[in-house]
Amino acid sequence: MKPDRIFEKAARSLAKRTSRRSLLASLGQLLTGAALLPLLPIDRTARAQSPSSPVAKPTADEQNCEYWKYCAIDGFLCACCGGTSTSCPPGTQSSPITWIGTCHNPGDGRDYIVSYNDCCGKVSCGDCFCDRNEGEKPMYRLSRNNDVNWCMANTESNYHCSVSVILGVAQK
Ligand code: ABN
Repeated sequence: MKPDRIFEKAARSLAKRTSRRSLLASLGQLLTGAALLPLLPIDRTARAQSPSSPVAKPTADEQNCEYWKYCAIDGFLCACCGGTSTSCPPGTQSSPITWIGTCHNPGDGRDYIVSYNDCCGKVSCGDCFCDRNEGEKPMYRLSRNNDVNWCMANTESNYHCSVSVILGVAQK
């Protein structure tokens, strides 16, 4: 049988089995599903993973609280605690839930979305405390306040330090 004929037969059989209304309903469901996909919570822990290999040496910038990407951080800089600005120190685990900020990079003039994951499983690091919290709201607006131990969902909920991971360029 020719491909045209096969396609025609399949289309006719489908038309017999489905009404226009059910076809429109399925199409609507498909489009709604596709539109909601970007809103689903996504586990971004992979970007702030605990190191499997030796941690790279942190740069001076990464150990400086004024570094642009720390604009909304609240915690000890992991770059001063045996990790870097993006990787947790050995023996700690990154928190799957995080505080998200938007920071301006004066180097390229762009705004970036930054995730501040806490590294968990050891007592507080105690070095390079950095409390910038740009965009934070007072404690009475809990969902807008960064004074939170994001290790709360980890098996080991001790807070050690915080990393800052760039997730992407902020859209204007
Ligand atoms: N997100 C850092 C942190 C940890 C414990 C308590 C307050 C803030």
